[in-house]
Amino acid sequence: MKALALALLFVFTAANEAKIYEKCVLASILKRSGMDGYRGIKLADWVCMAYHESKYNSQVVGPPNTDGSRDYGIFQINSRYWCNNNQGPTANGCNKPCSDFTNDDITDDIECAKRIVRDPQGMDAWVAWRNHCKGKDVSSFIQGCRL
Ligand SMILES: [Ca+2]
Repeated sequence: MKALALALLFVFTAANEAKIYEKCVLASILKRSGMDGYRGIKLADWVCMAYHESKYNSQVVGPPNTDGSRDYGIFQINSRYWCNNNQGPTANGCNKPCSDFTNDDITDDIECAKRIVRDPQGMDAWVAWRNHCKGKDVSSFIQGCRL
């Protein structure tokens, strides 16, 4: 009984461990998903955005924004506009519960990010991208990656 409890505890702990994507692994997944050049956005800009939004952590939930919304996952997708966290008004543009953006499968996060940049503001939707990546040399974010 005790062993079972310990085993369950271990499984529970392991399942909750943050998944931090390695730079080149993320770059490779993004490239395979057609993100390189999507809407004219370079692969390195996507990776730079993910770094500055989440430090490549697919499970991170940001602190509340001034409007009470929160940001979810590797791309810090916002609950006011893009997903539903059942904690206030949402346009739910990606038609997903926000919890879908805090697991280790980032396929749906990528689909939602594509939806986000189809809006007129494009990558400017991400404040961290605007502040840290926009107009800068971001080549280091895919440097050394075999893509
Ligand atoms: Ca996901």
